[in-house]
Amino acid sequence: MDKRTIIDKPSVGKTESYLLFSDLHSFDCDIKGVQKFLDLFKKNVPKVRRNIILNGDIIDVPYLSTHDSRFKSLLKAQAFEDHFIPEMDAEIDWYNDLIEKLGEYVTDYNKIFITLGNHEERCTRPGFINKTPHMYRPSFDLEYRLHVKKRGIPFIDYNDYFLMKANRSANLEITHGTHCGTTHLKRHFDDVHTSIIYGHTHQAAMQTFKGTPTCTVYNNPCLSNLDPSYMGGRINNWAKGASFINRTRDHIFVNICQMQDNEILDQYGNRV
Ligand SMILES: [Mn+2]
Repeated sequence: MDKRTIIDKPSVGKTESYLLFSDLHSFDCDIKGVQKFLDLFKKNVPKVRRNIILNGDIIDVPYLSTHDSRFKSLLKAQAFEDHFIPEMDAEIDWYNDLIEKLGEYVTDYNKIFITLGNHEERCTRPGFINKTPHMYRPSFDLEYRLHVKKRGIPFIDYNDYFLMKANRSANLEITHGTHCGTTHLKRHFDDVHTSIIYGHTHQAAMQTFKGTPTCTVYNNPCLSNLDPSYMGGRINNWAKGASFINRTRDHIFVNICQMQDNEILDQYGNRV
């Protein structure tokens, strides 16, 4: 909790670009939308300057949710081999396929950054893992199953932060996010007192806060179905999109983009 992993500054005179996705939710993912963002990134940024951040809730893990009515009884029945493990395997395959696909857009897997969201964190909750026999535990170890060490992927747990430092802009913290409701921008700012980008709420938002230099809080939208079955058709304020982060040694600039009618719009509503 609250651990920080620094992402190195670009070398003098260079700009680094990061495409940040969050809340893809595996089988609810808008994969065509992901492709659109990758195409745009490829068109605008040379490969050596490209980085990709997967900022949590990339998979959904619904079968380990305590809200799932069957979860407790299936856990009690130790339904690992015929339920939990096959469900997990399907999502892990999806996640590994995604990483492989993204690998084509960067020069090395160490340019793909992974943070865990609250959905992935379900795999590590004591209520589940303490009741999981030792022999089955590796199946739910995301760091192991995504080959993070072998691939050299920078990887952080839920509620930890990647940190980009800048000489003149406020530093930018990157995390999946924890707060919802109407005051999440302020509450995420209060956690770090600097600029921050998070997902979690599936909303597109931005607000500046007092500081020297001024701090900006960015809420990255989701890139998954806006009307998933678990919402039961209820109205929401979600948005689809992803963010581009450009940084030099001095400055960090974040552009939250949204999808409208399958087109990518920047934060001014221009088609990009
Ligand atoms: Mn979340």
